[in-house]
Amino acid sequence: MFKFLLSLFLLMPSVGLADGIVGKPDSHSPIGVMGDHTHKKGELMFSYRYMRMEMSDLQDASHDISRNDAVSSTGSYKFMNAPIKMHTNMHMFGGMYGINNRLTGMVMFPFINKKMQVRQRAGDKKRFTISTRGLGDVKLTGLYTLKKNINSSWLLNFGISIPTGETNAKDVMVMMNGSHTHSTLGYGMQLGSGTYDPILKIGYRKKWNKISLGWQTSGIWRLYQNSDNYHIGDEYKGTLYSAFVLNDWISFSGRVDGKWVRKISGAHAHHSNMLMSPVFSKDQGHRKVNISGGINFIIPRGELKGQRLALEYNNPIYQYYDGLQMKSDKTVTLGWQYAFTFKDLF
Ligand SMILES: [Cu+2]
Repeated sequence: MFKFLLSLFLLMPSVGLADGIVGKPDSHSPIGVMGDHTHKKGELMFSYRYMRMEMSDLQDASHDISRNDAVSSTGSYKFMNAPIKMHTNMHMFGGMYGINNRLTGMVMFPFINKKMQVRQRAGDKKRFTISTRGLGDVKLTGLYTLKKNINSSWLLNFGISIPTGETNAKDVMVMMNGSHTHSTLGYGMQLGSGTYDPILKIGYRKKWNKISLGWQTSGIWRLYQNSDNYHIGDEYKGTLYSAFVLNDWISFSGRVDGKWVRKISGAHAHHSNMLMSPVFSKDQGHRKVNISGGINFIIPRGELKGQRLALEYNNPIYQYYDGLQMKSDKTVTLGWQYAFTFKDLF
């Protein structure tokens, strides 16, 4: 996939371009990047992103671990069950509003659906599926232009993650003896952090005629324990991306991103000792590096002028886990964005 995109980057002929009022296709970052731009005073933007993240198999530190090793009663883990695969579907609705020419307000509502398939150690190694769905943590942030030139900008994104996501989501678990109990799911299946978490991000973008370049560094801090007696790890992220404009409606992008998530402290008040599984372990810290390829479209004219559609495909190239965890596979992000002013509507 990446090779394919790279060859597109290199082989596509260049086409002349005029920067119209709707902007260039690359004037928004790859769709997997958020909080990369501001709006003019009075300008509104709505966005929708569909993200699908897939995980499968197990890893500890940098070693692959088989499910048999994870559940073996003579092995070093001795878990009662082990996850086979998991996926998260997220529908993210976003709104932006230009408060003035330097400050834009932004809100994000994630609707999350997680599904995990688990295999038991005992008996006939039965499989069962657990799932959660609901609103995740709503993020309320401001984007402030620190410095802006004709072709470059420095942006500060600051705000808070509001604990609207469930931290005590439950589903039916199959126990060692085959009985079914409705119990609190593992940390990775919960929908929120349970705490008000400050967010800080700094970003820089530079544009030339056909090429743009940007980076972002961000952190989200979990400062205290939630009402379920645990405290999920702080997260630090960085990303570097570049986009190439093909014509007035298409651009291609390439991106590298890294993420460091720290371990969980405390312990979930509703986890019982019966649920010995990697997903109940507090060792949920990890470090990952991914590469992505993407394509952004903007409709340059006509009735749908200014509507944006974008796709990004993200694949891990490095993963390190603090303890036994499920590995990340691909992530696909599909998005729609539309900016307008009230005057445009009436
Ligand atoms: Cu926007």
